[in-house]
Amino acid sequence: MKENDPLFLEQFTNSSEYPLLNHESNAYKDLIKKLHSELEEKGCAVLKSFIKTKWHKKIEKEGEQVAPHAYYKQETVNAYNVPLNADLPEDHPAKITMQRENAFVARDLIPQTNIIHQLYENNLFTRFLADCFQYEKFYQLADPLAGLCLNVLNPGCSHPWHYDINEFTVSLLTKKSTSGGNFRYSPAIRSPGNENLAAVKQILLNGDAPHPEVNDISLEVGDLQLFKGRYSLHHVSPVQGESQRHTAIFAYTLEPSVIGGVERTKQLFGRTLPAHEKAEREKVRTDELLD
Ligand SMILES: O=C(O)CCC(=O)C(=O)O
Ligand SMILES: [Fe+2]
Repeated sequence: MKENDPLFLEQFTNSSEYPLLNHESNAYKDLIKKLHSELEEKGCAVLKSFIKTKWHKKIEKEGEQVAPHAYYKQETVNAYNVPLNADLPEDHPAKITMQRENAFVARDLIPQTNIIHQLYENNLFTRFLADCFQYEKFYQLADPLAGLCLNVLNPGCSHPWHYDINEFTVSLLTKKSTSGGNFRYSPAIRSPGNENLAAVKQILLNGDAPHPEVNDISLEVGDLQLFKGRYSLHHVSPVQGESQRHTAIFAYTLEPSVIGGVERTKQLFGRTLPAHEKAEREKVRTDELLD
C-alpha cells in the first residue's frame, strides 16, 4: 500500500467518527470546528480511538518491536534544552535542572510499513492536522531522525518538563503504562517574544505535584493527541507498574525543510546525520525563542 493511499486511512483509522477522506463534507468541517475550539480553549485536543480498536494490538506490537532500539542516555537537562552553563542569570528557569529518562527510537529505525510511519507520511492526515490548527499548510519535518519517533518510558521513569522544537505536536499512544505516565501541560505559558519566566519557574519548582495552571490527561492506546508544544510547557509524570509507556511523536512545521539543531539531536538520538550539520549552518528558525 502506498503511504498516501486514502485506503490506508479507511482501513486503519476510525473513519466514521473522523471523516478525513472527504474534506468538503459538513461532517469534516464540523469536526475541524470542534477540534479547533478545543485547541483554543485548552491548548490540546484528544481524538479518542483514532486508530480502529482492532488495530490497537498491532500498533502496540510494532512499537514493542522497535522499542529495544531506543537511545538511552540519562542526563541532566533543563526545560529549554540549552547547555546547563548557558550565559543566563542564576535565577533563570533554565538553571533548574532535571534528569532526562525517556528514550527515543529515531525515525530511520521505524520500518516504513509500520502503521505510525504510514500515518506520518500520509498527506491527507497532514492536511487534516493543518486544518485542525487552522493553518494553510503543514510540513512533515525534513529531519531524518526526529520527524517521527517512538518515545519510550520505562517503569519508574518520567519525561522532564520541556518545550518542543516544532510549533505543533501530534502524538499517538501505542502502549499504556499500568499506571502513572500522565501527560501534563501548562497551555500557552509562553508566546513569541514573551518567555513568562516567573510562571515557568513556579511550575518547574512544583514538579509532579498538582498545580492550578497544569492540565493532566491520561490517554488510551490508539488515542491521537493534538498539542501546541512550542508554547506549552509539558512533561510526562513517572511511569508506575511493570509496563513501558510508548508514544509515537509526529512533528510538523509551518515552513518546509526544518531540521533539528545538532546539540538537541545528539541529546535525543546520540548521533547526527550530515543533514543536521548542514541545517545548523543555515538555521531557519525565526521566532527567537530558546531551543
Ligand atoms: O510521550 C508523550 O506523551 C509526550 C512526549 C513529548 O512531549 C515529546 O516527545 O516532546
Ligand atoms: Fe514534548
